[in-house]
Amino acid sequence: MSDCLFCKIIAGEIPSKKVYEDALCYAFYDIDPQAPTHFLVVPKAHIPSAAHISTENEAVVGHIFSVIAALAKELGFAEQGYRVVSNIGEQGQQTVPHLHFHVLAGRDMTWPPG
Ligand code: DGP
Repeated sequence: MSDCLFCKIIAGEIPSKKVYEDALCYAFYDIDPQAPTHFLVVPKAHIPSAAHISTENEAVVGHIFSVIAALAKELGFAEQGYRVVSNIGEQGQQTVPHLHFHVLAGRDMTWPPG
């Protein structure tokens, strides 16, 4: 989508600090980190949010979670644990309307989230 911030990041039109990339997804460090390690994993295809996952595009979500598990091992935080979050819509505090999974690690998380 030409107007989408994360589509522009995926296309390299806006710079980002890459964590990982393959044919289906792109991972990059969050500009406003909320934990010692905080990156986002996004599908390369434009999907507005997790509320727009259907039988037609659900495979990419499984792929992204498998990538996250592999990155957690590679980056050394799999053992301690971590959090994966996807905000949806206005009350969910989603600010960028392109599906993304926050991966947060390196500190004790709190519950419930704010
Ligand atoms: P959310 O609020 O769940 O929609 O998360 C959007 C995240 O995207 C937020 O944590 C900040 C991050 N973000 C916004 N703009 C940019 C950007 O230009 N570059 C990077 N790396 N992250 C961004």
